[in-house]
Amino acid sequence: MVPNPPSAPSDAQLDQVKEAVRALLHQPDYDDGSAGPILVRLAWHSAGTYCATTNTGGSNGAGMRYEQEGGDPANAGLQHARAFLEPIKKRFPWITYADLWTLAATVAIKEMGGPEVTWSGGRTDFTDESKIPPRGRLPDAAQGADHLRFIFYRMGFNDQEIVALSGAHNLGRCHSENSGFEGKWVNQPTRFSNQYFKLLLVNDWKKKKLDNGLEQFVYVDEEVELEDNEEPEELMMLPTDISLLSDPKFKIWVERYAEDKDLFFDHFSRVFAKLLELGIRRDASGKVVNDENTEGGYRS
Ligand code: DDH
Repeated sequence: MVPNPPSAPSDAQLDQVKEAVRALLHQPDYDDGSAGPILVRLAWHSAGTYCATTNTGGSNGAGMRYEQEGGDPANAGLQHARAFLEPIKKRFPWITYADLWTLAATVAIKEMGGPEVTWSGGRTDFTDESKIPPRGRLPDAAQGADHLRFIFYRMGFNDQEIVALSGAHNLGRCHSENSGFEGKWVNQPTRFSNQYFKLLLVNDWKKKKLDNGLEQFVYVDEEVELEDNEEPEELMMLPTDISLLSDPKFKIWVERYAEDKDLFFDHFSRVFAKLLELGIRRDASGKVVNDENTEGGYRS
């Protein structure tokens, strides 16, 4: 017999989960000292498989727990994010993975100095691989503006939203062992800001071929005074990031977000909330309409 689903968690229960996420963000031995950036990427990749035409993919299901999605080379490295959150799932078993992954990203964004992102719960977890979308739906960083439109229009985003979402590259870094690319976009990669857009515009980005054959763009600040033996700090941009400069419709938004941090925060918070809802069907009261082969979800 299928047990009745539990009733929706109270605000106090959700606050406990958020507090637990806050408590794990500080990770002195990991990357730049924070789990925040990779938690944001986990939520984005969980949702970014969405296809509006077929209404498949999206943030429901937490399909990355299965090899078919978790083992996709596009998701390399995200096992660290899932491992960071596993103790919280153990402590609060009533929350689904799909809800935990998306909620954790909103907590991380806020804690890193970013905007409040509206989040609603009720996602369910797949109980098998039948609903996992095909691989290849996430963006390829080696490509340009046409590819960005192809990928993000499929999810239902417009040009302004594509640029706002790309501002998440204020956070974190590339790791050669994950994507083949290397380095961070901004000097303070655990602080949410509009610095990514400013740097895109002001720096003279030079193409650099990596040993693995991939090309990225780099900038070295020659003005910075260095201690003896200190290497100059190189910042990077992916080819997809640079395409936001070369495409006039994207560039307008890069310029606006570079000069107006509040506007960027406002647009980012809306578009990230929209991203987290991709693939989620809710009834008029906001309750998720669940699919077969999933578990979790709440009684109204
Ligand atoms: Fe991204 N991203 N991303 N990204 N992303 C990488 C890292 C991070 C692309 C490629 C890469 C978004 C859009 C794009 C974050 C958030 C978001 C890496 C490096 C690559 C490559 C991974 C690694 O080596 O570990 C491309 C291409 C796009 C695009 O086409 C627009 C979006 C929309 C978001 C979002 O969150 C809204 C974050 C955060 C990271 C840093 C992760 C980390 O471990 O640090």
